[in-house]
Amino acid sequence: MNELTYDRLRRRQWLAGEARADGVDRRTLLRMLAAAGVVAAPALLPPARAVAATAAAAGGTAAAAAGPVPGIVKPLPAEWFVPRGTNAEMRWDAVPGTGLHTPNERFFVRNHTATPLIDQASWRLRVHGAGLRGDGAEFSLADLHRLPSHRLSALVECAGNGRSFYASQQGQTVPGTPWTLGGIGSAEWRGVRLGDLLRRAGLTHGAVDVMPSGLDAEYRGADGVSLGRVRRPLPIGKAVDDVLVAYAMNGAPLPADHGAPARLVVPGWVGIASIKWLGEIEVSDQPLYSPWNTDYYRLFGPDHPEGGSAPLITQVVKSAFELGRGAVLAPDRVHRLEGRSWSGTAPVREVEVSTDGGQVWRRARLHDVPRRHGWTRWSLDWRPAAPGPYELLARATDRAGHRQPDTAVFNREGYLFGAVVRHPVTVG
Ligand SMILES: Nc1nc2c(c(=O)[nH]1)N[C@H]1C(S)=C(S)[C@@H](COP(=O)(O)O)O[C@H]1N2
Ligand SMILES: [Mo]
Repeated sequence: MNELTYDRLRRRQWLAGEARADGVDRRTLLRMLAAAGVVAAPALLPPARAVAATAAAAGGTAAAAAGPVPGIVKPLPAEWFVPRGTNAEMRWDAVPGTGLHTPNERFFVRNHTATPLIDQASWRLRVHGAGLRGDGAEFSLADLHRLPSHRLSALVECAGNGRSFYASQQGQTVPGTPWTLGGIGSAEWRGVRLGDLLRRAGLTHGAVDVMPSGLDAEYRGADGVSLGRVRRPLPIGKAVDDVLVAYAMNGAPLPADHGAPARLVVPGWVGIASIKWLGEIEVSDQPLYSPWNTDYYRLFGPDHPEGGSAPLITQVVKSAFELGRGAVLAPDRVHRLEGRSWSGTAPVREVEVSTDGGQVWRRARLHDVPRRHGWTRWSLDWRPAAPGPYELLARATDRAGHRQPDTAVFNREGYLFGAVVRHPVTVG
């Protein structure tokens, strides 16, 4: 079942009183149902809650000054990170030579509130709910370490990665953290398969949705109203497919900022699915909603269904140069332009680069065997004809046939900016 079909089914179930949506505004759900044609459009319903201000409060302040970010524990050297509200963006000019996996100390951080410091000895992961036989189970970190362990090389990328280009390339104002392209990182995660964990906890065929929630502070919207713990339901099919409960990252225990003692890693999906600081996982026999698959992480706007798209799932195709924006390159020599491309759907098939603002495209040389859930490194040698300003462009196509377009379709929150990014450099 695809996500759209699944979403429609859930909406009908909600209407029939068969779904739960704790903490979700009733009006939001009515609006969704109206959009799906399940109920008549309620003419007097106000538009979606003002997530704009909420998102801005959570990290849209874009402090230009370097320095610590409140709530992030690890050091954030200015040569590696750009602080953005409660978040830290990875700088692409610091990427060269870092390898396929992003070192933990350089990995971007996206926090709704603040990194909690959790006592690992007393920590327990509680798995419960009506989709399980009996009372469920509790796992200590030692329990997780005793279960069969698996490695997973996967990207974690924020759905808002690239958001600032809606404004800078398309003149469209969107709220929220103004990421350039550094809201992403790649790591080798190690942990227990979520499917294994759920089966040990007594998974039944009646399970429908799995709701992991974090132990960080409850998230408050702009109106000061708590939306509860950061949480987002996953359909059982994905949960038992390739999701990992990770306790290690690149061979080290999971760092505090990245979810210690354990987090989910949901390959290919928007970063919000990869809940950090896991505290509990509810396995439900009915569909679940949270603010993170209703008000947030859907596409709203004139080009999207009224009431919003289905919840965002997979990341779009993107490419980045391992260069600063506005980098200065020496004249009269050959430059090896390096970069990376990735897609949430399929391995990268091809990368084309233009050094003249998009008139002539050349194929880049791929340096990795493209694989799903990872990025593919590439390069192209370029000898600039003359000093002056240039615009570099990189455009990837994945094996499912998705090629990066010239413009991204606007959506109110500025998610999924997948268009070709124009990268200015100066030769001279
Ligand atoms: N509990 C919890 N999990 C969370 C978040 C959060 O704020 N709290 N942020 C989410 C978002 S929006 C993203 S993009 C990723 C970022 O993971 P990272 O900080 O390890 O890079 O974590 C996700 N998991
Ligand atoms: Mo995110």
